[in-house]
Amino acid sequence: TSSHLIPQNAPTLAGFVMQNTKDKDLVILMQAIALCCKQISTAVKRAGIAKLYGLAGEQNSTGDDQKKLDVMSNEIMTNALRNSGVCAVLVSEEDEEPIIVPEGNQGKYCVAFDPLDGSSNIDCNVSVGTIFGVYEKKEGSVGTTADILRGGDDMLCAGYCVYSSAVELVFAFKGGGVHCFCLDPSIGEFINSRVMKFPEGGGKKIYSCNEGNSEKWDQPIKDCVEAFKIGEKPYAARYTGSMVADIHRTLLYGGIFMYPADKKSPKGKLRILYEGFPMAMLIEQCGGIASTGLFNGSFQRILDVVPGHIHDRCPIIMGGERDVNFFYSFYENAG
Ligand code: AHM
Ligand code: MG
Repeated sequence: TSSHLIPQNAPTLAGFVMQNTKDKDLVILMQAIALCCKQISTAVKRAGIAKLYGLAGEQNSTGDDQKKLDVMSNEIMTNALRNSGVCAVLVSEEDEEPIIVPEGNQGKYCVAFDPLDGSSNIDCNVSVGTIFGVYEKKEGSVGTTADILRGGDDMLCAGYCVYSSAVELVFAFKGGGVHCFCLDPSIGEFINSRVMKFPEGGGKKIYSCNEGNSEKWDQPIKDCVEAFKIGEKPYAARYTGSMVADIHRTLLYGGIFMYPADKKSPKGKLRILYEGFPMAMLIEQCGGIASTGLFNGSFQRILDVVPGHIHDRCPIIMGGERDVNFFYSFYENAG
């Protein structure tokens, strides 16, 4: 039998969430997100067969509209969260405007998400992921953009799901540690598989960034990346182009992930609400540092940034203490 493959005492996601909160709405929300991740994972696996690669606007043989994987993932998330009865405001990378859930169906949560992050990897079957951050709307609010345009420390919960050789859902409740659930395809359940924590001492020496942009970086960033490559045991370069996969590896193995500001993009590339904040919360709760690097004249904690608009960006330098402090040292040296 295969029963020995299923750990007998590991809780399911639903069991774990129920044990760790008294808030029934949070249980409903996490179940809705987990269900979306299962649906997206199935869509990702079947994408080649269902002709979901890069084909929005075309029709299949039976005349149905074909939807691109990212469009479909967005519909899965927005429909599920809108209908969950526990959400008020939804911000998706795929939608220009926020979705305000109508009064009758409205609950207290505001969720920012990137339904399928890693757009350059979608069509070539390299890991992609879903990222989310959760807030509670302000007291008395009917649900507006102001409920979600807040500092990262106001997030109650954040996480991501990585669609890779295994599907893993990683999340944290504020202050509650970072937990990883692996989708067991034989029973369709997320099973608690490991606790995430930065490896002692900083872990593997890995740097992760799109070095093709280096020409436009500030000199200290260039110097830091050059320094990673010298010495007896230089750092390894690892960069998939999917933030979810690169952060997942960083949390498990150690190292540093960077998407810095550069001369052309003074705010960097990645979005605050559904890329920077959720990953910063997980990195910090695992014992790491999540910084903007030098941004508007100072080094800021990512979670202290307040987004000006829902799709606002900020530069990202995140990873273990050893490596982020090494990064900072190039600015001190630069005087
Ligand atoms: P996306 O939201 O369009 O997918 O862009 C976000 C992605 C991240 O997952 C990744 O870290 C980064 O963009 C990669 O960008 P680049 O191709 O410039 O290296
Ligand atoms: Mg994205």
